[in-house]
Amino acid sequence: MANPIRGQVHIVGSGAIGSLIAAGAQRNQISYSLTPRRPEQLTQRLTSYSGQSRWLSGNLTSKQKLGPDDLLIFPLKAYQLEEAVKQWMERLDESTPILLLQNGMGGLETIRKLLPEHAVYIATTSHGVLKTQPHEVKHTGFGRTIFGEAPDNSAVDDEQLERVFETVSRCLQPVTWHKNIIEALWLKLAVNAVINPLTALHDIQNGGLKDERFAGHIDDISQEMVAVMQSEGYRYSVQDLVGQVRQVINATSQNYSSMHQDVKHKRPTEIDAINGYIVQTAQKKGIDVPINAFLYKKIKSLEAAYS
Ligand code: KPL
Repeated sequence: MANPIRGQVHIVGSGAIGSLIAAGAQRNQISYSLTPRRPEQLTQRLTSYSGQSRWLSGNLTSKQKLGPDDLLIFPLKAYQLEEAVKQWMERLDESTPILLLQNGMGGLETIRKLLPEHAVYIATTSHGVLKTQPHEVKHTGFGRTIFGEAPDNSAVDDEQLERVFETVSRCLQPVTWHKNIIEALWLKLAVNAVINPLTALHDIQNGGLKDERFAGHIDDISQEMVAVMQSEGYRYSVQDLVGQVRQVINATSQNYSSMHQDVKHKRPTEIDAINGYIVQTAQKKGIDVPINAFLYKKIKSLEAAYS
């Protein structure tokens, strides 16, 4: 069996997914730190999918430098990433690996602007996790995680890759390795482009999308996604994408999507990195995506009303 990283896992932000990773690290005796963006947001307790409560002991990291055996994880909202990378880059060794975990697209480009040479690994997860209180998180939907290497990593370090993969496998299981992680991100984008805006606009749990009245929307958004993905070289059928979306709806039916929660708590959403990214890519390719454009505008006007 492969070994995890030898050093410490540093998790930036203590949002829902970051807290789930911390609980996984703790369960597997992997040393970790969880650094909330604001100290009052530090997650202290996680209720697992099976209902067990776990107190998290890793906490605010000191300002020590990270080494090549550590792993820095950014499980952040797309719009928080740039500032976080700027804050942490001074503390990185040139061979400290980075793991990006994010909804939507554009995260790798953000990291590359600041850290062009670092080894970056990318994961995408469909676990449903909810911050129920400032210090409490609940694992509400058992999903899965897909992991891969950024396609533009300059040097291949097989031992590092194995250790990072093993670490993520223990913290965010079950994890599958994907040789083209960007393709996996596109598939996740198709899922988020449907579930996130619809659940936010209709104020429902993910499972609410099983209702017959949403079937047409799910098909139409998937149809637009197929056109955009084909223009990027990914061949999927509408049935493939609808199947993928429905599988996540079923697995996370009790969960409120992250965009639902953002709108409910009047926070900025990730719409730019999700439907906004689709609209932008479609525009560049001359593809019409009216439903995505509509959802994008709707969420933007909701955000404008409370910001
Ligand atoms: O990624 C998610 C999100 O809420 O952002 C899904 C998979 C839709 C789970 O809720």
